[in-house]
Amino acid sequence: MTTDLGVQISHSIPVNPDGWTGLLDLGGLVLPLLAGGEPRRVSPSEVLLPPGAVSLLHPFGDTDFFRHGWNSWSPSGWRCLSDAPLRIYGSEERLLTADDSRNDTPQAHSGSGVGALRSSDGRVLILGALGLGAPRVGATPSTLWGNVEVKAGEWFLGFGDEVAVFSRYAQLLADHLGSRDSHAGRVWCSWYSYYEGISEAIIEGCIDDLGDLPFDVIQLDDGWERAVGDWQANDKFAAGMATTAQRITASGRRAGLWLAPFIALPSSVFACERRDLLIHDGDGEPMIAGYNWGGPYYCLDTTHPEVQDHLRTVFKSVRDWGFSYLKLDFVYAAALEGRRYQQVHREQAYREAIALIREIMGEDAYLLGCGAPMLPSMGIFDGVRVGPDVAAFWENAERPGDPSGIGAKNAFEASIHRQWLRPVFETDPDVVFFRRRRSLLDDDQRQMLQDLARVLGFLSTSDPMPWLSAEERAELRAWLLESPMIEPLGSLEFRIDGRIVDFNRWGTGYVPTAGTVAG
Ligand code: 9PG
Repeated sequence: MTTDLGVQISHSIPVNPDGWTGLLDLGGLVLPLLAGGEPRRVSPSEVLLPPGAVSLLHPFGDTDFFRHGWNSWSPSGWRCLSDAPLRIYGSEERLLTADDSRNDTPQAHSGSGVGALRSSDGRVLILGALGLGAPRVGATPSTLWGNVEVKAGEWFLGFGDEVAVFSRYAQLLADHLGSRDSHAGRVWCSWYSYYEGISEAIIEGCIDDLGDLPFDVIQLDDGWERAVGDWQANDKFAAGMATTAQRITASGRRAGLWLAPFIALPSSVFACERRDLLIHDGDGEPMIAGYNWGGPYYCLDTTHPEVQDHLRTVFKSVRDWGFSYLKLDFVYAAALEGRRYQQVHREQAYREAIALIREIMGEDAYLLGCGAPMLPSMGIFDGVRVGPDVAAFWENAERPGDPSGIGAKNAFEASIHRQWLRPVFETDPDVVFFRRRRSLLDDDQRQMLQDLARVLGFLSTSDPMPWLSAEERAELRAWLLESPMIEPLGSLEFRIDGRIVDFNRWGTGYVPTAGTVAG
């Protein structure tokens, strides 16, 4: 179409013909804009736009676009518009599990919730949603657009210094969707050493081996439950989960537990006996909500009163066992599109489901979301994992098209590009390794992960003490005890206790284009 400003807009841009069209001045940057109504000025370089579709023309041409992923594991970072979009390639299964597959744009640069463009002088134009409804932001060399599945909240549009505009957006998100300020403290998590191989005896050994190391939480990960979907202790925890929780508590720490409360494997008792309580697809079959553990899994219909009763039973047990730190995983599944008992937008259904868990567990419980959609989690989760799984290796070279694949490189790139979310909830970049044994990471990479955790403000490791040398154990102790002074020098550059840490050197996939100023 051609606007009354005489500018050609590509047909791929959502346009609201009943809305407001005009020229908007953002700190001297004049932008032709189409929006659902008149912009509301917040400052000379910031406006709020009404809910619904938004599009504007920008003068930056082929520049860098900030792409933000939907859930914890989704790719986030900067990519040049003339490069291939940052997304998951080559696997529908991975896309369904680790991003908002419904709104994926294989040929175009787009992301969830927020997007941004870099101008030739290094300043950044940001468009970010302040509500749910699965907001999407995308760009071409001449346009920046925002769209939603249902109108739910305003948009923030701002232009300025990169760190300042993201920080302003985070502040507005906290104002609109809520924020929490609980601290997880220092966490030991069983996943990145024992994986599903945990048992009562192994955890007991770990507690003993941790000795007086200053951990605040010992968190059991996947491997304790009868099945994904059946949240009772399996035979490896024959004395029951309360026994392990008491052992952790007796060591002076908070007991933490992993659950994936909204999903169920097809072989679980829950899925077999209560198919009627699962989200269904258009054919009336249980909807496949993702793939892991060697196959597909389903999702509980959290809008169904009987599922809500089931969640009350599960979480009341968990609380009674003595766990008050929960890593709630694969939770995005409750925010997928499907047939539910109640007609409510998928992100709203998700938000109500996690709000129910918060209500059952109480305000004092620490709730860490994993595989969690970012915006719908705000104000309810205390912490959220902000990248894909780390691993004791840098990169899985067999899956080059999958930036959500496990490995330190992908975990780093996504997490560092979500550091700006810290005012909303604690940002968990996943565990850090101190061990050299059973690891392919070199010392530089280990140190980078340790710095990443410092900068994101969330400290966790899975290293069992017997796997560490005396020197590594001393490093771990020092890292747990310090409270470093961290000064941001740029979006990817920090001064940590006087030491300059420049994450740009880790090849984040972001290559500054000619004329841009880094830092
Ligand atoms: C336990 C693990 C650990 C881990 C979680 C999560 O995209 N995926 O297919 C995908 C699968 C598994 C996964 C993450 C992503 O791991 O992140 O910390 O708790 O579950 O099973």
